[in-house]
Amino acid sequence: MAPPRDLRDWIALLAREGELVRVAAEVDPELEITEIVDRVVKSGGPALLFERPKGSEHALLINQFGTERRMCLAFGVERLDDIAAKLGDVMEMQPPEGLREKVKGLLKLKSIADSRPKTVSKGPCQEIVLEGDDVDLGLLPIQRCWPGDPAPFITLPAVITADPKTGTRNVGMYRMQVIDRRSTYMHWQLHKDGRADLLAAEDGRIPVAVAIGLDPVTAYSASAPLPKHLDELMLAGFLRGEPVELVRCKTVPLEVPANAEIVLEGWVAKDDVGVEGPFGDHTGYYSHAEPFPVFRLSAMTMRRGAIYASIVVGKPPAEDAWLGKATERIFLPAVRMTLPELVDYDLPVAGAFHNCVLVSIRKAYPGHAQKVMHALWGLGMLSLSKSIVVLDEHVDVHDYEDVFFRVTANVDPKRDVIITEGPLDHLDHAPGRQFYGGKLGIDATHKLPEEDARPWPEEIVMSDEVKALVDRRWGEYGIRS
Ligand SMILES: [Mn+2]
Repeated sequence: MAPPRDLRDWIALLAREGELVRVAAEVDPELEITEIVDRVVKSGGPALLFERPKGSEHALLINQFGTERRMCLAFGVERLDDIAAKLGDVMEMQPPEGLREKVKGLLKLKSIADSRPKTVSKGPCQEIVLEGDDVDLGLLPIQRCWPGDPAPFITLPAVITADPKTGTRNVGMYRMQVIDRRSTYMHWQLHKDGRADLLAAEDGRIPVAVAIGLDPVTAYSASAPLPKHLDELMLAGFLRGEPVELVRCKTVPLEVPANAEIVLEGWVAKDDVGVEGPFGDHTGYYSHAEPFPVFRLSAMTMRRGAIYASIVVGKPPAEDAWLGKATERIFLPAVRMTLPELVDYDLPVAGAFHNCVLVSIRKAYPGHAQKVMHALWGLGMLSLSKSIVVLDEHVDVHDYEDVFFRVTANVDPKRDVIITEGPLDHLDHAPGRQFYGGKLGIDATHKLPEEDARPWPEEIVMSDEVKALVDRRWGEYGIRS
């Protein structure tokens, strides 16, 4: 099944699948929606379309990503690992040997080339164009999410910039605190690509376009931690199986997805900065107020009857859990490019993604677990991981009970725990200094003879014969369940 073409196609699919509730009652985007969504997310409930957000003519969609099933529906797959398989296929391309291999290789390359976004002359996102004094963020049902938030925040935007030197597009998901009708802050954290684009601007400012209300795969792609030189819209095109269509913006030299419900156009300048936050964030705490650049709008364009898309983050689990899980699954083949010995990994939702990585490896030599820890601490956004647990290949890293068993049973804290230092997530409130602090590595693998003097004991496992026997005879025992 092909992924949905735009937000409305997606809403129709959710409704057909029994995954959507339309809320007809008037509901306040100021805190009330958060409390409703928090309850629904934590009970695994449906996506919600608030048809009458208080103070706005626009409906608000939320919790579109809140379960594994909806995430799979969004991508048109049975399991999230199926997406990884598609990408892994491309990444593991070897130099072709025979003619048949060559043809297969060319087809794969073509599928990448065909994923590049394409420009079209007009799109629904510009059915309504507001410029100058007509621009008014107050038209949108933007949520104030938590009691300590100083203002409403746009939480599910695809923020589009271009590298001033190379022109390479970047799409990122950065929260945007509303300042007034025509400006917001732009929360470009230290390690983010959008910030790098601004810093590279010789004249001190860059154009910015923000797309809200996209098809779910393109919205997801904005959150994907791709290397700087890769265009997230190309990933979206590859995952959708058809290119993202773009239209030229009205007032800035950028392009935006034609199918967006709402587009904000404007500029960000290095010397135009204010104090943003605090904000109730995915860490479960309010991130401190800090200086961030201001985004000044030059235009706001919309589809007729535009639907505003939102998300609430907070103490995990929140709706972003499955955005993170999708990234974990989709990026597994990419991580394996650097670490072929990696069997699987898991970033527990309760670990807010950067706090903990569980990884299983095919251990082959003494110190292998430590090698893998250091490799992960040097790899893309995984470099910000605060703690890493390394397990043997037969351990299911998604079975936290079993992981806990290994960590307690196999670890000599004196021998198997590494404490080192490195860069930390911008939002991590625990270290004494922001951005930099301690890292914890735990080697929970079986130890090899070279790693310690005592022989490692054999693990208890029942023989396959006896298991098969008991399976066969189960009915005879008269044991219910
Ligand atoms: Mn990027």
